[in-house]
Amino acid sequence: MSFNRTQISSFLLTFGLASVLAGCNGNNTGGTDFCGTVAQFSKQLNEAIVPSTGVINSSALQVQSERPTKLLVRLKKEQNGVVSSRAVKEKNLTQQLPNSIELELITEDLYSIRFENADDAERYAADLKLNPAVKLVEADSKVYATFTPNDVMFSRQWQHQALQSSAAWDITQGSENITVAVVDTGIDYNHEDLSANMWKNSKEIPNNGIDDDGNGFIDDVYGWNFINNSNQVISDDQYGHGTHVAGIIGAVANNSVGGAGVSPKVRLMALKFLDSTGSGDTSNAVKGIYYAIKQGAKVINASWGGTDPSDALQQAINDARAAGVLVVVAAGNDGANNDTTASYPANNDNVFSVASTNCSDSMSSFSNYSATKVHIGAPGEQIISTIINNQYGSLSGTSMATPMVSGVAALVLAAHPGLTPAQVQAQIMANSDVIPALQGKVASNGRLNAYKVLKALAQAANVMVLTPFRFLLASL
Ligand SMILES: [Ca+2]
Ligand SMILES: [Ca+2]
Ligand SMILES: [Ca+2]
Repeated sequence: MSFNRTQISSFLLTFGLASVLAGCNGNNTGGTDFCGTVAQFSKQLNEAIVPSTGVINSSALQVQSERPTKLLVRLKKEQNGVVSSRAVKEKNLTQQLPNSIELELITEDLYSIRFENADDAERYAADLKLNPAVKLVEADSKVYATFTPNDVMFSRQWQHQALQSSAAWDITQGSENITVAVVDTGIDYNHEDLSANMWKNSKEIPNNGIDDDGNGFIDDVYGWNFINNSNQVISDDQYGHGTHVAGIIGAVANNSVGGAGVSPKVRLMALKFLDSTGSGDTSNAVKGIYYAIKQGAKVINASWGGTDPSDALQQAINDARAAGVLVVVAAGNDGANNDTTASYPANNDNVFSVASTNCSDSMSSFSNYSATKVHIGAPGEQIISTIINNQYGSLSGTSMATPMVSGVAALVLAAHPGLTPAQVQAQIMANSDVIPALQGKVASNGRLNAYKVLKALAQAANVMVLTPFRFLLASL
């Protein structure tokens, strides 16, 4: 069998980054809108971009602390020994406030009041404290899930709202026992937001010129470069496609810098077979898959594809599934129906194929789809992640949607290591958010949701634990 050099290429969109950041593409077709933070920060991001490279200068991005715009006000039960009716009390309260104010009764005598902005909230708080009918005034602050990481770009990574990542991370933040192999252009393993989560071959002594673990690869510490048969696996393409993909899966969370990966604890294996132009040989992709299987990866991320089917690639994917390794693949960026315009490995058997959605919960205009061959949608537009040389940038493509699913698979496997690839895939699909834009476009009709699948599995696990206990009680 011969392999065409241009047969496989990465699914990264190459249009200008500034326009990518200008706002959402496509219309909201009825799903939830996550564009708030994207729009809010788009100007800031545009200003921060270096146009020639499309790289965001992280120092230009300032954290905006959220000042409360709502107040909690508790009224006195009685004043001067007189108990007033609720209507009288409310009138007394609203007289002091702007006309169009929203007053929400929380519980008896306790109100939440929403102001136009934080300045107004502060000013009226001072006034209300002087009101003799008012017992207490305090800021109605936002309450966050237990784990909201401090990474400076976290709030701009809109995928975490769609995926409900913070809530998911209260269940699990992943595990260093779960390795995701990024079969791609390589990974910048020195990146400040990736290095702590890199997979390392513990049986290989670095740089001694000896294949210490006898796996056929000399000094393979972070993975392998199948293009030139070396251990040099740092991305050498313009944006660092594989580095961006790796950050989406597992950038280190809560380390102040950059953003957060979907699975903040994970091990990322760097397997390079795509060259600096983002294309590579099928034979090298196949070698990468077998390396991942042999070295114990549980998930393989394949953000690439081509138009020609390959028996060798299908066999490698079959072998991965038989070995308990989930292969997550990109649907493709042609805006095409994969039923009529085939894309591989998306159209192969035994893969988990991913379409792209945007912050309006619409399907991306560039995304391939198929009610049978594409399984789920995931955020793939305006995705901020790691770029080579300690930088960050926003990229779009099914290349970016695919690692979202790989990250959720890593979380699921961290919490439930006994699940098979087919079970992981089925659970993620069954517990996606069904959105109108994906009806009939992907097999699950849904967009990825990390929290939903982890919660469902946790509840199922509780039932399994409770069952023998009930049986014991019954037999007493
Ligand atoms: Ca070795
Ligand atoms: Ca060695
Ligand atoms: Ca980080």
